[in-house]
Amino acid sequence: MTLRSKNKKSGQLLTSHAASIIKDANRELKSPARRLLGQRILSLGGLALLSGCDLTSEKSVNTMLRRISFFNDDVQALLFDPNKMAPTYPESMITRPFPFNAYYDIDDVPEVDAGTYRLQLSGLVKGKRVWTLDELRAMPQESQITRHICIEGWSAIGHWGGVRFAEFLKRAGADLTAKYVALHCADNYWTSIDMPTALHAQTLLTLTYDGDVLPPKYGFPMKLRMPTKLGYKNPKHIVAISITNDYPGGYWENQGYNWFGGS
Ligand SMILES: Nc1nc2c(c(=O)[nH]1)N[C@H]1C(S)=C(S)[C@@H](COP(=O)(O)O)O[C@H]1N2
Ligand SMILES: [Mo]
Repeated sequence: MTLRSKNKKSGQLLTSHAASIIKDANRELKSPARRLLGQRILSLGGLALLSGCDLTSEKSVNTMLRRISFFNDDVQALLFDPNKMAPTYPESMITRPFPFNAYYDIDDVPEVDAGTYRLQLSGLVKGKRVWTLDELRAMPQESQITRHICIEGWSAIGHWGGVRFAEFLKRAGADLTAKYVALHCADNYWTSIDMPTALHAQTLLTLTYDGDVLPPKYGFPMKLRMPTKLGYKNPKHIVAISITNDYPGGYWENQGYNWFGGS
């Protein structure tokens, strides 16, 4: 694949090759970003998605390299701006059908019973520790049309609805000064996020997809939707949440994916 674009300043035609870009990226990267690049996202499209750059000019290639070389948890946490919103989109741009993804096939999606479902809270929480689906549905609901970016090299725009996670954490009496929120799922998947991300205005305790009850494949009965985070940080089928100061890791994070996982 060859990238061609006009350099505005010199008017010169620039040509660069994907292979050399990836070589440069590898040279610039520190682990774990380099490990991640080697393992999962060798495609240029994946790199472009991950960095949010369109790669139409040398400048945007450089921006991409710079962004990827910042794939370091501390730097990313510092760069995270709690007031910066991820882009939102019109209904006409929703990807249909929205892709399914998990560490298993669609036939193995867990079945969670709505009637017996209880969301368990543990750790640094002073208030209510067990929530039913009806109680979550009775809280103020919001919706968002945002882009989900998967590290495997695809992205899709979807429509999710539910309760602002910050509102839920406040009502539940969670310690909002704690470092981490860990999310445990019915399929034994888990991930964890930093408190500023948990409190971000677009972080949604999600109960619906496209106006209907969240279907099993997209995480029934509840998923956490964060447009500021990559796909693997958006856990489906959440059954337990813990508030903690001890680093909880995650299913993919423990296999070398970047913990901060910002999009
Ligand atoms: N419980 C659970 N949540 C999960 C996963 C999983 O395997 N199990 N996969 C993650 C990944 S890598 C992606 S890209 C998204 C896919 O969500 P979707 O099926 O709604 O597209 O779910 C994320 N959350
Ligand atoms: Mo993903």
